[in-house]
Amino acid sequence: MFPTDFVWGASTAAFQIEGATDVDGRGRSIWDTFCATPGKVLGGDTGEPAADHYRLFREDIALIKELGLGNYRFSIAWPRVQPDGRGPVNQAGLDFYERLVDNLLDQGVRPWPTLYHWDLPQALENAGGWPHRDTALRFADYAAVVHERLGDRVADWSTLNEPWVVAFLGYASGEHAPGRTEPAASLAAVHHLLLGHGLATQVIREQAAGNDAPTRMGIVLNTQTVRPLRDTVADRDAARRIDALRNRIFLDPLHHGRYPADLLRDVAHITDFGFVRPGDLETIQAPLDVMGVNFYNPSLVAGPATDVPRDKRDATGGGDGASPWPGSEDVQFLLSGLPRTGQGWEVDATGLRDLLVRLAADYPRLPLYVTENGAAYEDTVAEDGRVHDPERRQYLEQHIRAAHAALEAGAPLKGYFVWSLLDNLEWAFGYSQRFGIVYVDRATQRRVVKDSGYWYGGVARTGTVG
Ligand code: IFM
Repeated sequence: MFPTDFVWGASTAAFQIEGATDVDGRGRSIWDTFCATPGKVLGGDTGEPAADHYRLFREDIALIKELGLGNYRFSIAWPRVQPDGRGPVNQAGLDFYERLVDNLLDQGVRPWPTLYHWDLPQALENAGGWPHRDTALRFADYAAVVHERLGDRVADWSTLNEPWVVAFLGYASGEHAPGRTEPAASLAAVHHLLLGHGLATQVIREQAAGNDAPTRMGIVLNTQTVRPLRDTVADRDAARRIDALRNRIFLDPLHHGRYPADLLRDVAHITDFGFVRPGDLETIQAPLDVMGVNFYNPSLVAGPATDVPRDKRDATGGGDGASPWPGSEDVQFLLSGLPRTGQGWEVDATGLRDLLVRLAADYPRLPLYVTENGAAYEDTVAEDGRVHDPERRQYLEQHIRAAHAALEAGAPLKGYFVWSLLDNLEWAFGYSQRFGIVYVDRATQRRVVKDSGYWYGGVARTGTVG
């Protein structure tokens, strides 16, 4: 049984569900450009029509309510609010999010907006993107604009979603927009994302102090449980490197105001971190009220391994099993032989329990929320008109039980959000992956609650995994 005040919700992100990329003055984002570049996104899929949520949001909120979920995590599209990422505010874009928030509140659903879930205005990328310091300052301006409009009604703010993905898949491996493969730039991006987070947190807190509204600030990280294959020096060192690059590169500046010394050594041949200016780390260390944790699967790694067979290498974790991240070039990502989701990700809920317990131990007292967790499988509407998805239900059940185990072990876990409310655009995988607890018919936009959605609604209503 979960505590009665445990938060249950569902998550989405603007570019993945909204569609309407060309209406009401929205500017172009790096994902519009990336989708339009041949070969970047599977099937040539684009942000149109996605789940047409811009038009159907009321219907979607009604579904959230019907399922008994009291919380909805969504993201705000920067290019709707500031089409060029700076300067004039597009009121029509802000109006949309105001309608969304008001409708959520009318239905008794608490809004949890994220200010940045990867859709950087293209104009800012043209000026250098996240590796360029000015982007952090522009992000804080944008955060101030959004908070000014919605701060009287929204208490729970996240600045960034998964800055690891933004920096390393966007600027190092190039699998994500803007598709750059510049290792040094990816590390500068990490710092400017964190700086943007700190500046946005500061400005929102200042504004909130003026209007007396309750405000809780957080950031969402896709922190990872990283396990070495064997208890050898090489494999333990591989795990240490990936832990530094995946977890501590964000957690240490946020919590301790410094980058990890071992990370700085690992990437010294790429950059000297000269982009860190006096005062930056104090800004980044601005106190957090909550931390969001997105978890899908743990990583199993080994050192430079001539003796790891090719079929044990995890092609979903980094190309041919080799890491694409700067400073970990020799690390091998491996498969442990567990069942996999439709997308090929291994299912191992013990990774979630271990992660939450570790975060609670290393960064104590900070309330934790699982802000994303879920799985993609090939869903179809059956003859009875329903979507039977026993594997997703099982995945969710195992992970919710693991979250409960972490809670019992003392982790200050306060809530769980499933990824995702709706089937949506899974970035470079296009529409090929269905993560929703609600099926979306791409041709008609009809929504069908999947069996896992009804099951999850029962968990949310009772606080018990039945
Ligand atoms: O779809 C993404 C989401 O945008 C960020 N976290 C991981 C999800 C599944 O890949």
